[in-house]
Amino acid sequence: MKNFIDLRSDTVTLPTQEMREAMYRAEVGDDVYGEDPTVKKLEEMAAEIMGKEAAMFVTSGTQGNQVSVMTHTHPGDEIILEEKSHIITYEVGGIGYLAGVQARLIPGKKGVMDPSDIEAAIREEDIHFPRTSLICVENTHNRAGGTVVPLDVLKRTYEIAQKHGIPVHMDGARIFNAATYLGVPAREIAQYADSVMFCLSKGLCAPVGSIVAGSREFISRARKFRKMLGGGLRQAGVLAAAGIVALEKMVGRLKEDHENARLLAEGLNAVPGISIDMETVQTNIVICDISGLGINADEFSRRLLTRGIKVNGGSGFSVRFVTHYGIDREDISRAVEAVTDIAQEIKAGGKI
Ligand code: TLP
Repeated sequence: MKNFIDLRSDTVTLPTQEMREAMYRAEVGDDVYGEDPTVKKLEEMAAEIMGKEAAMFVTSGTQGNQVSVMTHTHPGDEIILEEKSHIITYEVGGIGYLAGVQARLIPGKKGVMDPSDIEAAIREEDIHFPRTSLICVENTHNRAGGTVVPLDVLKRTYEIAQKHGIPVHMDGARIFNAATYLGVPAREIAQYADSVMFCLSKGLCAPVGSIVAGSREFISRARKFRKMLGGGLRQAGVLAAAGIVALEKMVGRLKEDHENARLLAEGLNAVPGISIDMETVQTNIVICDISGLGINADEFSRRLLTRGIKVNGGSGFSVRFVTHYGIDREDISRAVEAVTDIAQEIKAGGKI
C-alpha cells in the first residue's frame, strides 16, 4: 500500500520509466542557438498536434501564459479574462508586472464566459480607454472544477474576436483533458485560438515543461520574451525527451483519470456534509463544498493527512481533488472511506 494518496494536483505525477530512459538517451545541443534536435522534434510534434505553424518549449505553464500575454499586447492595454482564471488567480500578478496590462474580468458560468459578455467588454475607441488587445480562455477551467468550454462557445468567441481584430489566447494547461471529454483531437479545440499553451507536466506526467503554439511569426516574437524571462535553456533536450513520450504515450489514458474522478465525486457526494456540483465533474478535477461538515479546508486536509490522503487546505470550505496517473481505483475507495470516516468522527463529536 502507498504511504500517501496524493490528490493535491496532477502536477505531482512522476516521470514514467520510459520518460527516464528517453531523457537518458536524448540527443542534445544548445537550444538558444536552435541546436537541440530533441527540443526541435518536440516543438514540431506539438505544433502539428495543435494544428499551428510553430511551437515553443517553455519551462512552465505560467511562463507560457505570461510570454503569450507579453507577445500579444503592449503596456497600457487591457485584456479580457474569466474572473477565476489561472492567469488572474495564480500567476503572481504577472500580467501587470511583466506585460504591463490591466485585466477586465468576466464572471463565467462553470468557467465558461458568455461570448456576448466578452463582446460587451471590448473597448470602443475613445481617448480615455485602454485598448482591448487580448481575450484569454481557460480550457479546461481549473477553479471551476476542470470544466470544458464547449466548442460552439469557443467558435462564437473566436468569431467575435476576429470581428474586432483581437487575438485569443487559450490557457489549455489541460487541453488534452478537454479533448478527451469532447472526444475530438486537441487541434479542433485549438483552432479557435491564435495561441495555445498546454502543459506536459500535469496529467501527461513529464517532469518539467509546457508548450506555446501559434503562428510562426508569433512564436518567433515569443522566443524573445521567453529569453527575457530566463527561459532560454541550453541542453533542454533532456526535458523535451520526456515531453515527446508524454505526447506519444500519455494522452490516450486520460480517460481513466476522468473515470476515477467521477467515481470519487459520486462517493464523496454521498457523504453527509459534502456537496458537489456533479455537472462540473467532467474531467480529472473534483471540487467539494465541505461547509456542511463544519470544519474548514485546513482542518479537513489535516484530518485527511493523518489517514494518508493529501489534499490542499485553505481557510475556506472548498476542497479540490485531482486524479492522475498515480491514482488508481483502490486509492479512490480509500479516499472516500477516509472522508466518510471524518464525517462520522465529526458527527460523533470526536476530536483528533
Ligand atoms: N495549476 C496548478 C496550480 O498553479 C494551481 C494546479 O495545481 O492546478 N494554467 C492552468 C489552468 C493551471 O491549472 C496551471 C497550474 C497553470 C496554468 C500553470 O502551470 P505551471 O504550474 O506549469 O506554471
